[in-house]
Amino acid sequence: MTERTRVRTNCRFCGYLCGLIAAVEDGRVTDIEPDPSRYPFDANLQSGCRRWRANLEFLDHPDRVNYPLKRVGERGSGKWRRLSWDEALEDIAARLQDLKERYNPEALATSIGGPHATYWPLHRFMSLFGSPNNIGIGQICWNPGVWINSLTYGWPVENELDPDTTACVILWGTNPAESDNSLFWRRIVQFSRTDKPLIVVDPRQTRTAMRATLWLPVRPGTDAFLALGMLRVILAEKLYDAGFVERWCHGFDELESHVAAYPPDVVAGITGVEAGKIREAARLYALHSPASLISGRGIDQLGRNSAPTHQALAILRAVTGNLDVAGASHLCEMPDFIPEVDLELSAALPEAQRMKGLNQGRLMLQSYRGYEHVQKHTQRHDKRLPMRYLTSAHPNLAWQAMLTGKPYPVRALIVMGSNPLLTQADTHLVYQALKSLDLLVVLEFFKTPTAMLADYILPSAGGMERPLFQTHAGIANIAYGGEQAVQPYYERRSDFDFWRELGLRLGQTNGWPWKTFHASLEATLEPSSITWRQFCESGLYHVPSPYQKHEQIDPATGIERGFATPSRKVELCSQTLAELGYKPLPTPELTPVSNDGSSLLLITGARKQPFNASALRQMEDLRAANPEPVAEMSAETAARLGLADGCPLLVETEYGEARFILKVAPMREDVVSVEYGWWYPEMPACEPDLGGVWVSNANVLTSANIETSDPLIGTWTYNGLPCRVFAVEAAMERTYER
Ligand SMILES: Nc1nc2c(c(=O)[nH]1)N[C@H]1C(S)=C(S)[C@@H](COP(=O)(O)OP(=O)(O)OC[C@H]3O[C@@H](n4cnc5c(=O)[nH]c(N)nc54)[C@H](O)[C@@H]3O)O[C@H]1N2
Ligand SMILES: Nc1nc2c(c(=O)[nH]1)N[C@H]1C(S)=C(S)[C@@H](COP(=O)(O)OP(=O)(O)OC[C@H]3O[C@@H](n4cnc5c(=O)[nH]c(N)nc54)[C@H](O)[C@@H]3O)O[C@H]1N2
Ligand code: SF4
Ligand SMILES: [Mo]
Repeated sequence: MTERTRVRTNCRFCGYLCGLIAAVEDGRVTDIEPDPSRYPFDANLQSGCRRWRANLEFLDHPDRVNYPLKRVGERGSGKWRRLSWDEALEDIAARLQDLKERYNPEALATSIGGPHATYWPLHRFMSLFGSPNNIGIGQICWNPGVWINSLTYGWPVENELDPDTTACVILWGTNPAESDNSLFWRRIVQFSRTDKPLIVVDPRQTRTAMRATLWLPVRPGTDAFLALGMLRVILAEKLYDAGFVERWCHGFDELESHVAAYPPDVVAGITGVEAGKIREAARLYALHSPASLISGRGIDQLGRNSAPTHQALAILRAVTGNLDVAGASHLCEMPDFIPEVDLELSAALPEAQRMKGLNQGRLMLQSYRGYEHVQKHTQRHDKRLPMRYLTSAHPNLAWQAMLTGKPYPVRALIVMGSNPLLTQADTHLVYQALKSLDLLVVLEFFKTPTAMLADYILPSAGGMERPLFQTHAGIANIAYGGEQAVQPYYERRSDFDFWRELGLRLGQTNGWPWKTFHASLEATLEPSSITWRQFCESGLYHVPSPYQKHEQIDPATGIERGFATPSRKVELCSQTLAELGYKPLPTPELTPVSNDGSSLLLITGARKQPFNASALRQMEDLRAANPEPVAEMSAETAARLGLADGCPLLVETEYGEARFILKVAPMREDVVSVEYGWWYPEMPACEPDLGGVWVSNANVLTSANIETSDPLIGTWTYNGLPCRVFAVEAAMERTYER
């Protein structure tokens, strides 16, 4: 007899994890619909999103990897043999044991990606195995803001946008019209319908910028100058919050003399934004309280200028009194549930192994020593940042170690929730490094170009096949998620199972007290006031943070709590940076600007619906509506270069070339912006094509060279790279020749 049930589950195609109801028959999902009784509590929001419907196709897509696979031919030959999970786990465990004996635990690295997977089991395994070397993308996603806000305010900040209370909004280097499907974009739309100022800082006139009262089309990479110019106006015109500055800010005099060097007229020449607009933006922001300043990847991907930009933005918030104030921002609180830093078992990684981290001695903040330096202060408020993500190895150092054996051999890599051949910089280098490995294991849903080079591909349970508990990496008291709809199809397994099973085979007997992923999530919630079952009913755990916490009296000392920084104040002039031997005030570098008109500045990776990074190119409906990779430039630029809308285009940088279709779009004149993450699942899944990885891959055009990365965090450059463009015959020819 057929068993039919309706199960409350979640969409898993972006961070909102919207509630869905799945119709399940005999263990298979037959239909899905939005569940407005659960987060985000609004069926309209979901019907406005194109992606959730793809969940059904995704669950049983013909390209899904359903069984463990082992390479039988040459690496990349596309020849595989099916094997059992036990056989695969035994093989991999034996090879890792051998690696540990021949080299050291640090010879194993892992690769993670964006926040679409649950990474703590991977970190837990690595802490117990003894390797400090996880490769991430944090240096260009999230970490610059988290690090800089932590050392300026003592903890990361969450910026708010409440159309009722917020009086002014600046969206800086973020385009939620494409990167956000749901609540946040809805709030921006609502806000833009009021008469309150909405300022957008972006070289492109995005759909977000079109809603702005003031659009600042900044030259890519020069944002820190713009922010310093605004600070100069605010200080010179005395528009700052003198009470807050006096009582709660450290280093105002130093800041005042520092920003004197950035008058709007000078800044206009560097940023390409008119001086009048710089003044207007500064005044609007300073004179409308509470004001919210929200930044995105646009400024996380500026190499050496990302940290100074974040620092200048952090200072803007503080001097205008927009810190820890309703409608502007709040400093987050630690979660009530078990934080990531504990789930990762960060404490279990021995000191000697920490000091072997590839970043040690190379990066001042993004390293175990940097972590300790900042932690010394955050600890005063009983707060601990997630350790593994904020210390993750600089990818360029990891690829180099694989290729050269220096500073020591890195011979094995386990890739989970990431596709480094598409999403890490310098695809040629990543390719060579992956090819050189003794062991490459990829946990995946699909045979991605990265997986095509693996020794083992292991089939992951995804979407509605596993429970979900998505947190802000343990820096805030918030989580989203819910129950799985079905048991994994075929032989897919949750990533947790892989790490646990591997760990147990390698002697991590006490490290995995929970037998299942489910049990681990129940345990994670135990210290909080609700159970897993209660959590699943709403899909949201959120304890709102109080405001102005710095003014609370600490019962232990009888004095105000202040900020968790060396001065116990907001550090406009950072003592932590000075102690690390870095400039204590934001000091950006001039980026290359072409004067002869032959070169443009390249943006690699402005997001576009409905794809996410390199994923979902297999989904039929989504792909039909977006068949080809696009490069955008202004009508003026296209006309100057004699290029017609719709023509195939070759984009070339000093690192490589890639093909796109030209789309004329409103933006600055000196800029070209290409989509990132493009490969062609319909092309052969073996060398030399590797799913078309060499054709239209934005990261063939980029580099994360450690020498040019930022010395604090290791941020490399995805935005503002000099490039040249040419019309070509066809967009889809293979261009790999190295
Ligand atoms: N040029 C350029 N490069 C960029 C960016 C840019 O703007 N420009 N953006 C960067 C940013 S912000 C990010 S976050 C990264 C994203 O980088 P990645 O995270 O590497 O990007 P995805 O393409 O989403 O790759 C995720 C892969 O993991 C698989 N996957 C998803 N969920 C799971 C899971 O739960 N378990 C397992 N085992 N696999 C899973 C998917 O099938 C997919 O193939 O890219 C970065 N790279
Ligand atoms: N559809 C879709 N949604 C996604 C993702 C996806 O891949 N696809 N990825 C998810 C991930 S991992 C992340 S991190 C978020 C990111 O979400 P966002 O932070 O909103 O990132 P983007 O949409 O790339 O927007 C960045 C904007 O910065 C602009 N920009 C480029 N260079 C500069 C510069 O030098 N200065 C300034 N001021 N702006 C600049 C670009 O033109 C672009 O409009 O999106 C998430 N949502
Ligand atoms: S907003 Fe995100 S989680 Fe919600 S339905 Fe759309 S893709 Fe899924
Ligand atoms: Mo990201």
